[in-house]
Amino acid sequence: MFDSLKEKLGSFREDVEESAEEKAEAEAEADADAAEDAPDTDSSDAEASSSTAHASTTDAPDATAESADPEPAGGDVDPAEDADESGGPGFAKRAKSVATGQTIIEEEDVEAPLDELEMALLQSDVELTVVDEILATIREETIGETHRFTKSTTGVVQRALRKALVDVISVGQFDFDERVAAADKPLVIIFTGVNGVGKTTSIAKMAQYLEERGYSSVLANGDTYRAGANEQIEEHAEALDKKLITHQQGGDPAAVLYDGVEYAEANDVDVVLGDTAGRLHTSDDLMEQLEKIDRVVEPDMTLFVDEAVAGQDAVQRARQFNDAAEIDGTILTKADADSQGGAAISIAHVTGKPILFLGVGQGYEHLETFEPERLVDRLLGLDG
Ligand SMILES: Nc1nc2c(ncn2[C@@H]2O[C@H](COP(=O)(O)OP(=O)(O)OP(=O)(O)O)[C@@H](O)[C@H]2O)c(=O)[nH]1
Ligand SMILES: [Mg+2]
Repeated sequence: MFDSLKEKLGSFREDVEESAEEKAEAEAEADADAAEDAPDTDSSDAEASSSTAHASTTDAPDATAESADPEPAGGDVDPAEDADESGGPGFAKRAKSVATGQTIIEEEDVEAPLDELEMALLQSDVELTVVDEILATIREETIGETHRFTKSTTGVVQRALRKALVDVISVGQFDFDERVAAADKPLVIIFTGVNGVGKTTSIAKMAQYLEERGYSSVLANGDTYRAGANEQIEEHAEALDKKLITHQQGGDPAAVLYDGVEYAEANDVDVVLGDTAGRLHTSDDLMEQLEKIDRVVEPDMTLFVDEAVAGQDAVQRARQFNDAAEIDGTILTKADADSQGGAAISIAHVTGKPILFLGVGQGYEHLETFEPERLVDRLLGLDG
């Protein structure tokens, strides 16, 4: 799942490690050079040179004052000046970094890898504002961080990357099961989204998911628009042994869903799962219809369904559906197909509503609770 993004995140880590390693090597060399110079210049030598200096000053008057004095004195002073330079603050800092085995990540160490990461995220269909947020967090978490040379660079970068991703992905996250448990029954859940993304299939999966947790459900087919919609959902209802409420094609979707709620109330059913026709987020009429459903049925939850493979399009649609009839969360389907992962990373941040489930196949069992940390660990290869 999201293999190419996983690869790109891996190479970002390697890039930072590489540049940190180069830096560490350069510093180690500088330290080695300094260390070579150092013995001539530190305390014992300093004493030696001061004693020679002393000797030369005392000797100077009687000995070869004219010729030898200025020259050898200059010769003695030069190395002493060198010693002052390499023994100055820069040297002290490097010496300390050698002694403690630590170095500091600077902006220049991460800038080039971050540029690469930015490209990679955009190519993976991560939304622009989400990319900015991720990069800002990584900068915040890495630059100025002291770390023990290359070994722990991985740790620092890994932690920063993980935090940056978890932060944007887990926006608005809530526990779906807890919300279902706490809700007054019947709980009404409406599924919206564009054509063919997996709304009806997700409803069927959800009916099974709820049954496994001890909740009864009734399906109500608010897709009165598409020919064959009743027959399709009926197959699922039969396979799952669930009651299905339908009206004729062309009927009012809000009325079907309303009937679903009445049925649930009369029969002590826990959850109403309401399907709707696929609609374009740009079609005003159909979006108005969604608003009407909202008013008439007053759903407890509206779940936006889209497919992971739609990338940026899914992100924009999520935004527009949320504007038209406020969504509570997203089901991202077809995560089993090869997709870029941008939608999974961006939707929560863009809508302020969490992704709650991933569709990971066509079977009823292929509905996976979305766990941001688990996804991020998967992307970073930390899932063992
Ligand atoms: N691989 C895969 N296929 C899926 C998944 N979810 C749905 N599908 C398939 O996607 C196709 C469309 O699914 P539907 O449930 O009919 O989609 P819909 O949104 O109800 O479509 P409309 O009612 O026409 O708008 C079907 O072939 C499903 O089997 C998933 O998570 N993974
Ligand atoms: Mg459908």
